[in-house]
Amino acid sequence: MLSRRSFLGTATVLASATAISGRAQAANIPEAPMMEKATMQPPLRPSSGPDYNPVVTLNGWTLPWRMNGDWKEFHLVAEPVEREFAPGMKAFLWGYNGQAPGPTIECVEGDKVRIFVTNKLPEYTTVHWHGVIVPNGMDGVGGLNQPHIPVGKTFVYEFEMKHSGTFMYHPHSDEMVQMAMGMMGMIVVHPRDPNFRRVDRDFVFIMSTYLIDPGTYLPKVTEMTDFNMWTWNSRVFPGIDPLAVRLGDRVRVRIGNLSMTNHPIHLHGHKFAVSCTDGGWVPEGAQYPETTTDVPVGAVRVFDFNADNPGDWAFHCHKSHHTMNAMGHDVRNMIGVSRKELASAIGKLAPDAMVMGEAGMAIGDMEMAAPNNTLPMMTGTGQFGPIEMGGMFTVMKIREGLARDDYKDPGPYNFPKGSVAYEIDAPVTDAPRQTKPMQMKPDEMKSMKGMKGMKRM
Ligand SMILES: [Cu+2]
Repeated sequence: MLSRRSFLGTATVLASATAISGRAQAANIPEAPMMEKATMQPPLRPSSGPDYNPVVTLNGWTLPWRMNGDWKEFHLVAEPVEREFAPGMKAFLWGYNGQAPGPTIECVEGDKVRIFVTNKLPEYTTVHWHGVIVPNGMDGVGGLNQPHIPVGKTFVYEFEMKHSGTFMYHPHSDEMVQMAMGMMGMIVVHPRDPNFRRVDRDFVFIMSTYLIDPGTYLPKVTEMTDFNMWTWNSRVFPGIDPLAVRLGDRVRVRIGNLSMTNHPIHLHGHKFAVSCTDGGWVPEGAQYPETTTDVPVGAVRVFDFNADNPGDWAFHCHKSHHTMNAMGHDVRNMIGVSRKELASAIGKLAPDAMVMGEAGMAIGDMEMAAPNNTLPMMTGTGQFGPIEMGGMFTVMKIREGLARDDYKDPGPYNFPKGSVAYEIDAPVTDAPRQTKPMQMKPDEMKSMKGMKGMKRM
């Protein structure tokens, strides 16, 4: 739900030192829409200007704007927020307009945009428009391109969106802390030609990572590599929205990465091609088919494909530790090790103790004791049983006949009869094996070409 928090008459304005024209006055600051929900909001269709097919943001929303003359005006408020990662876990983050990540900023190639940024953080900040080609004084690097935005102040960024494409925004001010606290968002600039590579469904999300100790709420901002929350739009499975797609749709997925490592993103059941990066559109002749695309740190990858295969298709990061929630890393590999004696010895001392891991770590429906505000390491249930995933995992649900703006979860896939892998009632038998070492006579060695002379001895 949108709620509106008006800053009229209350905010003090400092126009950017490099504002190019039409400096904004305090009375002219647009309202800053706020978001209370962490669920996907419907696409924001343009009511004026060029036509385009708007994006939907996984577990997010698009920032409403207002027109002021020929300027499109947005208002971002940098502030502390509470973000639910999945039911059962919340984090205290920093973000924009009530959520982290911030809302998606959507506009059209050639738009003149004026973006007000109000700082309600306890320290200064800036906003950098990653990938957008802007005049130097609008680039948002604190100290280099502008003074940092002091606590309680509002700065204005004004520039033209010269190129269509997919970009990001994030602070360039105490960057390590502010990005580790979740401050980031996506920018989508639609082509002015509404038919340029038009798609029917257009999804967008940004990847970030956190280290939040079980039972606590605050990310450890000095962590460099060993994160335990691998998120899409600061959500983890099973809290990430499914991607509802109509069978036959042309689909685009736009992915930004402001985490500290790369993520190979994999879609089942289809092939796709990367059509756009944060540097612009990839020419069609340079595209090639893939099922996984690696999204480097500080980069955007966008892929397009035809949704021609109905079903519930897994869509996830292919680093298996990134489809897990919080877990200990000091677990020894005990596969194949019998610990029966150890178990009975421990059982005498601690009757509740459980020895596990001899056959793997599948835990199915098993409930393990955990502190409050902690998610299970592997979780989620499908129509056939436990899914045992977490982190960067969700499901693309391709169904016949969905309405244009219908993005709600269509429920589990109704498999056609006889189309699911099945068990047969048969005894396990040994496959025939070669029992003697293979021997060859010299004349057989000669005829090895083409393997014709090989005989089992
Ligand atoms: Cu990953």
